[in-house]
Amino acid sequence: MTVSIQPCGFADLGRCRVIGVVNVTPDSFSDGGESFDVATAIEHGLALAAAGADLVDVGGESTRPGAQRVDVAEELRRVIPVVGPLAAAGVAVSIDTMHAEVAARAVDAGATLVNDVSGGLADVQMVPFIAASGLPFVVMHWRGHSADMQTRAHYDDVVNDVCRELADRISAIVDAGVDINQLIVDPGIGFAKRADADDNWVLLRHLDRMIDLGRPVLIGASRKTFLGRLLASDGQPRPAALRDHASAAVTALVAAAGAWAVRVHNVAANVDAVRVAARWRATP
Ligand code: PMM
Repeated sequence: MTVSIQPCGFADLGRCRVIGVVNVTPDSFSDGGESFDVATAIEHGLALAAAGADLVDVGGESTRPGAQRVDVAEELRRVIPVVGPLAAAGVAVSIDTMHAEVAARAVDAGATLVNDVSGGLADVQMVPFIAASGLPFVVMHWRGHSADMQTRAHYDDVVNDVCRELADRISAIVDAGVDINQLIVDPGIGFAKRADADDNWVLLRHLDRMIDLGRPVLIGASRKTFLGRLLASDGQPRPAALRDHASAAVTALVAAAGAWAVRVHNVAANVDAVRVAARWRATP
């Protein structure tokens, strides 16, 4: 078995972890509206856990390109009634938020990992909260809010630039008092990345460079637009709900390359993909 670096609190399972997505939003690109009411969202989270998700990531703010911000009160109203019952049912819950107050309330309700697509940049209270809580924290590569992030998608060399910016974030967060063992990094597939330069593909293909940062790597490629574009027919992108086979193929490749976790919509397909990858990695 290949021994890999784990964030604090996580055992080495000898395979990539699968994180199931529960978006409690009316407008996420891939499943917006599907889990918008509390009962449906809880049921969906339980189903993802039963299908083999190692963690269930609950989010109340869509981050698709062009999305508008959600205020703290509305985000709390969406996510807290979902996090509590899932955690009480024994599901390992992560909270997908850029708001420190939402993270703190979700942790009180039982969440055990904080996933911040802004890597602590959107809310100055986030990093101090993470330092005080001691919890694992996902630092995603981020160049600004979804409303206009695509205007910031300029790179000299996307792999160098993303790795350097993530390394800078790790340093800044550690300088602010967070233990480095709390940190997980994520290249932010689809976030301020250029379609015409194949940035998402280039980052995935060079995952080894991200792994060289020395922290566990999380990949969120599931159902994203670059896959819809790859699978297009007659010039029309494949709809999000029909991108699961391709998503599982990406999972197998990144898990074989050493990703720590994948954040996905179709848990069952991706659990099989990580099992294939684990067997692949374990074979001399
Ligand atoms: N992508 C989305 C939301 N949260 N979190 C991390 N760490 N990485 C991602 O790539 C990521 C994320 C957007 O996808 P969704 O609308 O399907 O949730």
